[in-house]
Amino acid sequence: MLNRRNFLTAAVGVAAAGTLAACAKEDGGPSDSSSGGSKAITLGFAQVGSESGWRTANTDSVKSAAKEAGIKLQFSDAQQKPENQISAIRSFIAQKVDVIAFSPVVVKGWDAVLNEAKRANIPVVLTDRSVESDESLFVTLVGSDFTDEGRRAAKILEKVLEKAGHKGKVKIAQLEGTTGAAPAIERAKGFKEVMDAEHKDDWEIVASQTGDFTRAGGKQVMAAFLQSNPDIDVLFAHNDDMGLGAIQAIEAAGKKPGKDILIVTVDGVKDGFIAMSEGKINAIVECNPLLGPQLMEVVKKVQAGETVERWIKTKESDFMQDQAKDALPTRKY
Ligand code: GZL
Repeated sequence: MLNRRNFLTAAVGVAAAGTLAACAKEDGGPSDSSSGGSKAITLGFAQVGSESGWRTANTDSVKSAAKEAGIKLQFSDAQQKPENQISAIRSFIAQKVDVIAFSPVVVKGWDAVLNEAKRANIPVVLTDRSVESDESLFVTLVGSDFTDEGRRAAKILEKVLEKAGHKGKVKIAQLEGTTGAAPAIERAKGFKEVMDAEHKDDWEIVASQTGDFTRAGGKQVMAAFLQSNPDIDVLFAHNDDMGLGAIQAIEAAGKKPGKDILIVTVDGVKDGFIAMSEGKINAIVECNPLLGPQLMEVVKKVQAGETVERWIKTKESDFMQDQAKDALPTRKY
């Protein structure tokens, strides 16, 4: 996975990819509208699925930005199955698209199909999630720093606990994202970094399990958590949707979400902000899904054989409960 440390070593990848893109044009590959060529760029995009409000907003952003940019989009929905993404990438290769982009469901298992794209001289752009692969196999990652989101979640939890007047030990339940997915791995890692450094003696994760980034998963797992840990003080959910599902389980157990159990989530979708304005979520760490315009800009540069930054990060903020009402009217997703 990309991190600051390997930023420089990956520079080679950019040159290779730039060459790849140039080859695509030299071997009679389709020219693109941005270089005055007659044919529009064709982009093959393999999406994770439609598991959350975040994903829906991300898909809408990619589709509308492609239309805006005059880029022909071949879109596939993998229904959260990596094997479906691999098949989609193979079909994009067979169709000889100009560029392939995808948001890998999980970090492992991509080297073979990415090597096939490389051999076909088709550059690959990662969006949203990264992979544990040979970094010369993709040109760039357009997406957030999930480890930092985990750190931010722990830091904003400190403010939530202070505001709630919580004293002493803190028993935390964690709803993890999809097992093996970069945001799940890295958000947990970032949160634990802060815990280990600053809360070794007072915070404890008493339960942690995947809810697969879905509301149903969050509700089911939270209900089980409450059975075995009735004295949970805090829920850290790796996305709003699992947090919203957990709220249903907390209320079914006769407890008040946002009061009896303090809740911090990641994403910042509209339903998350509504729950926060109702006092049921205490803080949200934003993870911006509106990556479409940045992706299309990168696609045009890569197709034109230009080199691009190895990691194009999205800008995002954090929100406490008392900011929710004012922020809601201007939320874009
Ligand atoms: C994060 C993205 C995650 C969101 C979830 O960039 O991959 O996947 O946090 C979504 O809502 O399911």
